[in-house]
Amino acid sequence: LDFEEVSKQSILHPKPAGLVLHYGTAGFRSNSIHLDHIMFRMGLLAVLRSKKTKSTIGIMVTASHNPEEDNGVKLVDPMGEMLAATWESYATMLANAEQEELISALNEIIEKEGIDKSPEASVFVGKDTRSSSASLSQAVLDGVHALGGHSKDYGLVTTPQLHYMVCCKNTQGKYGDATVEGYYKKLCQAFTQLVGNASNRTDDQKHLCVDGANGIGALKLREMISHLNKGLQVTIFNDGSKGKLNHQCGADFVKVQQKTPTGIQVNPGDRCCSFDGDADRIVYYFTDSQQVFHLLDGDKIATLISTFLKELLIQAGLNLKIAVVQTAYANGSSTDYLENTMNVTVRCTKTGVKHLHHAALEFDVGVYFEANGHGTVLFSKAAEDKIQQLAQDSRIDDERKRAALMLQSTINVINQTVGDALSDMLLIEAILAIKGMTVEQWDRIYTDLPNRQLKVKVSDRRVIDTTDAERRAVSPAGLQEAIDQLVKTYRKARSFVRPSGTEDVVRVYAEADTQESADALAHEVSLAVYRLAGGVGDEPKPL
Ligand code: G16
Repeated sequence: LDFEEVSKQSILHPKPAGLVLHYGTAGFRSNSIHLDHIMFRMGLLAVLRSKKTKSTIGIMVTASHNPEEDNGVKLVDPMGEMLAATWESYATMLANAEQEELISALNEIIEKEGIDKSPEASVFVGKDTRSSSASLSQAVLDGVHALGGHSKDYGLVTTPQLHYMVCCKNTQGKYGDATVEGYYKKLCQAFTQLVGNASNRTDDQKHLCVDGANGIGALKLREMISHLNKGLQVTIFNDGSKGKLNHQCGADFVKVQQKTPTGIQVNPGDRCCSFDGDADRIVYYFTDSQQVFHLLDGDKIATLISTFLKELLIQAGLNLKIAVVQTAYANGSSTDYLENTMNVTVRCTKTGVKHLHHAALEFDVGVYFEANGHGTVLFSKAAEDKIQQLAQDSRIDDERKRAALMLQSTINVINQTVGDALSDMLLIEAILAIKGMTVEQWDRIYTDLPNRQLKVKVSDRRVIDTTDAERRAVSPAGLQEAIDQLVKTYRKARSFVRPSGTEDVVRVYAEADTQESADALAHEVSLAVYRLAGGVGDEPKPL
């Protein structure tokens, strides 16, 4: 390892003295002007991680749902999952080391992890469409090369596409071809097989309006369409040709504001979906004949997918344990429906797909979704083997065979490495087609409790510490008691607060029996946060 080269190069990617950044929910995220040194150093870290795991590691330059002026970095571990939690602290240490401490910080990681310096290191790099992403991904590559690593630059890709490439590479192609073309072929072939089980669909039924958030998802969806054999008719809005990334559009805007994005022209009943800025989240929605907006968020998606899979497992006669993993943001009605009507196991974890993914691994079939539309399905190796065997068994009856084949196609259409808007969209479209279900019917499976999400600015959001999968605040003193008192004054109410790991805010969630109550509770809890956790700026105003 040529530390002299690292020192020389790192001077070209200087750390602003005194700047401290923390590894957040999905890596580092901040205004892009603060990130050049972070990118270079994550390139260095990825080389060490690659040597440690003797595998290819991924680095995605993106700030996902954040505004255009932000950027960030997500690190991808060998099987396409998020960077192991134990390495997050190394990432923070490296990111915050002053210039002259950099080499000793690297040495510390090498020593603690007992890293053998001899294996070749390989890093895959991708970026989103932000204007800062080009120079920042160059900084990543500089870091990789400074420490003698090999790189492959995939250029503009969605985050889940990069996760997929890493997994393909490290499974020697068993998961698929490590090319964008290979990704489209695998997913689209599986989609075509799945919708082969649907009765003839009209053009209307095949039609979907997609809000691309003016980001990478729109570009990649356009590329993918040609592989779909007209199985889906897509109209893309907010494709980046004029609007600003994530501005008044995209999955986060639609979920939080509970309204249609700007830049999309739709008729009542049209099936619509929105991606986020790096296309790892998706939410569906429609407007009814009374112009009322209906959101089908990650919870509704999890319900649709898990119901479909449970039915197929029963039809196939497979005794596999299926579970749904959610976070505290999951609507109370969804949890109730899953547990009490569908009788599936439900787990609740902290926010961040890394936590949900981990929990989902404990089951044969683990469906995980955050309410914000970030999620996927994981099949254990044993479950995949059983499905595979059954699909090839010539002695079983047609119904079992058909179910086994559909399960097999579902495995292939889903991106098991991470939540993926393109892949989730294909699976949802296939399920609706097979079930002959409209978006209105899907929406009626259960009724969401009215809810509201707000953000509060405080001087240091780290003063808020939580427990019980973020459902209770343990600090600052008095905050949880205040929330408990407020919740008691409403019916069917629930509320929690937590510091965001992607934005400099505290998030507040509230649900109750009516929208007015949910709004009032969210506002009152915001005031409690403002007063007890060091609010800055104006006091939160009622909605
Ligand atoms: C990231 C994470 C998600 C998380 C979201 C919001 O999403 O991958 O798991 O739900 O941030 O996190 P927080 O509430 O901590 O800000 P994305 O799509 O922005 O990468």
